[in-house]
Amino acid sequence: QPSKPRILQIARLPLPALETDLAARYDVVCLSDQADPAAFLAEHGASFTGVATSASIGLKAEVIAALPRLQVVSSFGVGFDALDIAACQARGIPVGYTPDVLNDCVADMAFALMLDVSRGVAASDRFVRRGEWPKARYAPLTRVSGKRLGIVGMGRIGLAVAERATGFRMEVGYYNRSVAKGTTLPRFDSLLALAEWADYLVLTVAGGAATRHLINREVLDTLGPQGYLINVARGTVVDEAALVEALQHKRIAGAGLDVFENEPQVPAALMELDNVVLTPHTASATHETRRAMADLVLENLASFYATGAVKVPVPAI
Ligand code: 8YV
Repeated sequence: QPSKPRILQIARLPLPALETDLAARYDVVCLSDQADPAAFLAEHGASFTGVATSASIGLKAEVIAALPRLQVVSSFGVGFDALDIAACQARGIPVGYTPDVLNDCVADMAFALMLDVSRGVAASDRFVRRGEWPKARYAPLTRVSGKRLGIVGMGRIGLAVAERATGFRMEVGYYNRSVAKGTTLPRFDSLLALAEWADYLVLTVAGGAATRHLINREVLDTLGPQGYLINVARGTVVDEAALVEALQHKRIAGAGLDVFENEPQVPAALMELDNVVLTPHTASATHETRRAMADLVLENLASFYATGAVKVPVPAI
C-alpha cells in the first residue's frame, strides 16, 4: 500500500467538511496552524507534493519556492489573483480551480445587492427593528425593473448576471476587453461610455494587476448621482478611497459591496452610510455551491494523482 500523498493546506479553508474530506484522502498539514510556519517549511517543505488553498488565502511565491517537490495545486474558488500562477507555471505545476459551479450564486448575490441597495431591504429591516415604523414613514427608494444594467467583465459570471436581468426587463450592456462569447448583447467601447449609460454598474471582472483601480474617481463621477455600483468581483478593482468619498458626497447613489480592498477590514466610513449594503465576501457562500466547489477541489487533486492532470486547470498565462 503506497503512502498517501502529503498535502500542505495553506490555511483554514472556508468549508470545514472539505478539510475533513482532504484529511481522509491525504496526509494533510495546515501551515497556518504551525507555531513557526517559516521554520516548518524549511524543515518539512520537501515532503509535500500537493497544495490545497483558496482564492482568498492564495499562494505566495516564497511558499512555492519552499516546496521543492511540489507537483500540484488545488484552489477553492474561481479567482486566482492571489495565487502566484506564473511561479507555478514556470515549474510546470498545474493549478486546479473551481469555475462555473459558483456562477449562479454569485450572480444571485449581485441581484440581491442591487435590489437591497435600491429598495433598502437591510436598511428598512433596521428601521423596523428599531421600532421606528409606528413613528415615521420609510421614504420611497429606487425602482430596479426596467433600468440599465452595465456589466464590467463579461465572463461566465457576467453572463449569469445578464440572464437574470431579463425578468427585470432591464436593458443590458457590457464592457470587456474582447467581444464576449455566448452573447449578442451590446459591448461598449469604453468603461466610461458604459458608466455614463448605466444605472447599475456591476463588477464581475477578474482581479489582479490588470484591473487594479479600474473603477476610479472619474468612472464613479461618470456613473453619477443616480448610479449604483455593485461589486462581486474583487476589492482591488475599485479605488476604495475614491468610492467612500463619492458615496459620502452622494456623487453616486449607492453601492452594494461583497468585496473590499483589505478584507476583512471594511472602511469605517462605509458603515455610517445607509446607501451602502455590505456583505462579507459571501457571494458564493451557499451550502450547495460551496459543496460543489469543494468537490472540484477534491476531484482536481484526485485526477492529478491518478493521471498527472487536474480536471479543471487555471488557463495558461
Ligand atoms: C470564495 C471567491 O469565497 O471564487 C472566488 O474567487 O472569491 C469566492 O468564491 C473564496 O474562494 C473563499 O475563499
